[in-house]
Amino acid sequence: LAEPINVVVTGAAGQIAYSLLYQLAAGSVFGPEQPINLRLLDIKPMMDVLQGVVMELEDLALPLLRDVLPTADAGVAFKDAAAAFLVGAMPRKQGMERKDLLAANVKIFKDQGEALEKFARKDIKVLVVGNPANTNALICSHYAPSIPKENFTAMTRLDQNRAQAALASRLGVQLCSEMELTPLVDKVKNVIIWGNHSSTQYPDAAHAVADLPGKGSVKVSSAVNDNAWLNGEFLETIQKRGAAVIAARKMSSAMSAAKAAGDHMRDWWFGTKPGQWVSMGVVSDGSYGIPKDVVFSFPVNIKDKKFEIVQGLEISDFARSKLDITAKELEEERAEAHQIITS
Ligand code: NAX
Repeated sequence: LAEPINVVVTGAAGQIAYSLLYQLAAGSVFGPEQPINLRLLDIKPMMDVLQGVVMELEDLALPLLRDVLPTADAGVAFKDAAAAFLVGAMPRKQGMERKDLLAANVKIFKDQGEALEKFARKDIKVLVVGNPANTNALICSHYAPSIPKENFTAMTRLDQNRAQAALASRLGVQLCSEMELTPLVDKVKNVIIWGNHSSTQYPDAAHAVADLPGKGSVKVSSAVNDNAWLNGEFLETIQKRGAAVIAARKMSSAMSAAKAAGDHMRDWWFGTKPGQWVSMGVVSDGSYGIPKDVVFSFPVNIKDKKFEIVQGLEISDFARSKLDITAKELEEERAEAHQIITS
């Protein structure tokens, strides 16, 4: 077995962490050969709750899990960290404006960026889950200048998983029912989430393919053959899925969010499969005419723990208009964050 690595989870007493921690301890993210030390960060008032989480982690009796450290001190949590899931954030409360939410989170992610700068490994992989995830990741990276900006990403994998599941379900109804086959969600690949993890995101099935029994690899858009659905109901369902889960569960997505965070980090760690890409919020390099220096979700290929934005995809006029809307929102968030920092 390898030497243990330090893995940080912030918001460790919260509901996403509760599902995520098991995946980490069980080896489903960093692999069955990689022991881990968990560093659990939350705010002081949550320390008793966090102690209960620590007890449960002990009781898992999982051999890959070594040292578990609960703390309210970011400096302690990030010491020599090799990977971090920044899940903890200030939630939006009733009557709170986006600006208020951003102000609270700018402070959190500035402090955590500074702690990362001082204490973490320079090759740390940081995944920001806490909302507004894209802009939080940008702020965090800004305050950790000695860590490459490619090491900061924001999670749109839950949106990708939702889109993939919705397409598989639609294809299953259309194509598999006569063959009495259950549609397999993993047969759908290369659906893209562009932009912000917010309702302006653009779930794009134009480049998605599906391996269908007896039919081989087919373009999802041809198989669905219904542009009105792809550009209408499908898109809106994915954009509003988070709100739909809250309306039903009275709490936000947690199990699926934790699974997506694990998927994101595992692909970053081990790479993507040949011919498959995944969506991640990364600092824009200007690809596809997106303004630089916003954290924008792009399709990426990953090899040797490094991602590359997939180039050369055809962007239709419809897609262009959607990309511009979500890019504009991210520029506005960045301007608001800048104003908060400088005021
Ligand atoms: P919970 O409210 O259950 O847990 C959040 C935890 O973070 C709490 O224990 C809280 O004490 C802690 N926390 C607050 N400030 C902190 C700080 N400065 N340092 C460390 N910990 C701190 O929320 P949960 O459902 O787990 O969601 C966490 C975040 O994920 C939220 O911001 C939520 O909006 C975001 N989400 C992001 C998603 C994405 O796809 N990017 C999807 C799911 C989720 O909505």
